[in-house]
Amino acid sequence: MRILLYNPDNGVTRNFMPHLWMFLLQALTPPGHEVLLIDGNARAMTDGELVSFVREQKIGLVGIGAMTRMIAKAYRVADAIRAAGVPVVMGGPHVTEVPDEALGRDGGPCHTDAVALGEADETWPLIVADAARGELKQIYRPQLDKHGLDQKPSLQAYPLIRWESLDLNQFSLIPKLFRPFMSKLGSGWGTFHVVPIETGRGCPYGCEFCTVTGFFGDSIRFRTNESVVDELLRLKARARRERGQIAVFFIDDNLAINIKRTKSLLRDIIAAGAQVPWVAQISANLLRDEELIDLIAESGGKWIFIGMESIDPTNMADVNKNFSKPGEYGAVLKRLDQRNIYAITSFIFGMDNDTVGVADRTLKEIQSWPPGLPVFGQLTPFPATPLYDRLEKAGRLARPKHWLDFAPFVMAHDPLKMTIAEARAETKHAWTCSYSPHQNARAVEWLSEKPLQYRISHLVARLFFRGIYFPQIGWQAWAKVITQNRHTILTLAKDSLITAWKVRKSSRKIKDGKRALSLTASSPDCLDRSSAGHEVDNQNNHGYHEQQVDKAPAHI
Ligand code: B12
Ligand code: SF4
Repeated sequence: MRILLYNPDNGVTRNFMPHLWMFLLQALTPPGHEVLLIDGNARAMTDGELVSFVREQKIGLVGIGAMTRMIAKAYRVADAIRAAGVPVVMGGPHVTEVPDEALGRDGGPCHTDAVALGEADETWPLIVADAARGELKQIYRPQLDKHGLDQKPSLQAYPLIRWESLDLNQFSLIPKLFRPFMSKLGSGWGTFHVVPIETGRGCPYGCEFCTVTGFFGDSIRFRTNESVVDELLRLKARARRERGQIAVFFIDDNLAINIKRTKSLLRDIIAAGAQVPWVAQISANLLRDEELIDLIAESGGKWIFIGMESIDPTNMADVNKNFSKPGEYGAVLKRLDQRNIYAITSFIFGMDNDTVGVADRTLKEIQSWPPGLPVFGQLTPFPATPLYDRLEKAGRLARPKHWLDFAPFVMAHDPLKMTIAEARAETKHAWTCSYSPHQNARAVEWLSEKPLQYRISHLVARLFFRGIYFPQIGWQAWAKVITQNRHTILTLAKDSLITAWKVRKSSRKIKDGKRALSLTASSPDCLDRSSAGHEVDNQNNHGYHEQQVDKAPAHI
């Protein structure tokens, strides 16, 4: 049987990274079946195009996974595929939380033949076998443990995702047109993939707005260090072979949830030479440990995503996240900055203690920290979260099924001390100020003492992150943003040229020095020779930085 796994895009922004669930289920598919992957973020297709694809490729089963935010689109696509006579199974957080909606058992239309509830690692092979026999059941759920709870798959025997040979073409972030030219740059930029890797699942913290503790459970399961290191080594080898670049997003909800284990993993990565540039989510309270941060830097860590949520401790207590202390955010970021690690700082507006002006108050605080990539969202009641239940009981849900008429940046409930419209305006203000050409220039200027590669990568990351809020898909949007930021871009271009010129000059000096050394090898003038040698050393030091610059930014 041929199986298509499909993840819809959200229609607003484009993910920079494919979804892990597809690769995982592909790896867990029993032999004898072929699995094709389409991520709507990378390969945008209309419903009609998808249906034609399914027909042409003779697909026998379509698996669709979606977060709440994309579920309306997922239902629409599922309806179209089922209308063409091909069975659909849906999985992921949203259908796990409200399975009756997908199955049409809440009075609404039925969108799917089957749902896979919770973690599907163990149910997927059964689903495939049943579908191949034409005996798909409506609901697949993990076996229950003795407490009547879902048995969570152990990650000790983790499936082998064949990163080294998978077709990742649709996921490269380098536009096709530039690939031949880019592959000749430095160590090669012909492809650039950001690859999701999990090293563990589960989070015990139970923040009120989050679905993770409910979905994955509060006990944490880890993969072995060996399997993670092996995955990194295979990715690294692929990048080298393709003359491309690979960066990894460790998608664990909190990579440092068990600091001892995290340190052991990072040490093993370093010992195996498996470093690639990586990003991970770590909560601020776990970033106090200097040794951990040293290891993060040495193992390739470049950006840390920190769910800061609010600078107001009352808000943090309201959402059960007061283990994260706004008072220490600045110190955490400085600690990271000392190792050239930067943070994606995530904030939520519309919390119960937020009032008009929350954006400016937050921006003021952010400006006192080393530069990072701030992102701003709004408090959203996802189904089956404690937040959803609390707001529902209090009659505060303005749009109880907000996902069915998804409206970006429009809250689904009334915040206590401001209106929905005010929360939206605050969010817009925060994004506008954070990614203005002036702020971008300021961030790059702040880093003026750092090697050029950090300044370049910071600016590139800023231009991309801006696109999470401001539509930035297509050439025109990019041309506009490049024009707006031309001063900063030109400054960096000028610095790059100067640096390149210095490298050339110093390498010429090294060559001359070597020639002089060989000419004077038999001469008694040792003094001259040692000073030439000294100069060579200096140049080498300098040359090392330049070599990295030459490679273009190694960060995402
Ligand atoms: C990585 C990640 C992202 C990435 C993007 C996703 C990507 N490309 O991987 C980034 C950082 C961009 C991101 C952004 C957002 N994210 Co996010 N993200 C995650 C994270 C941390 C990991 C996802 C993952 O790969 N998990 C590991 C895999 C193995 O688990 P899984 O996807 O659930 O898949 C398993 C099962 O669900 C099932 N399954 C899944 N799909 C399917 C399909 C079929 C057919 C079957 C049979 C089974 C199946 O099988 C898998 C194996 O067991 C999760 C939290 C988490 N731990 O899952 C949040 C999470 C998915 N994100 C969430 C949210 C809310 C967001 C944002 C809306 C945040 C925001 N305010 O902007 C944005 C929206 C992005 C968008 N495109 O619109 C929520 C979703 C909640 C919900 N009910 O929808 C989660 C659960 C976190 C949370 N705090 O609750 N996210
Ligand atoms: S927000 Fe982060 S720390 Fe809180 S429960 Fe979710 S995953 Fe855990």
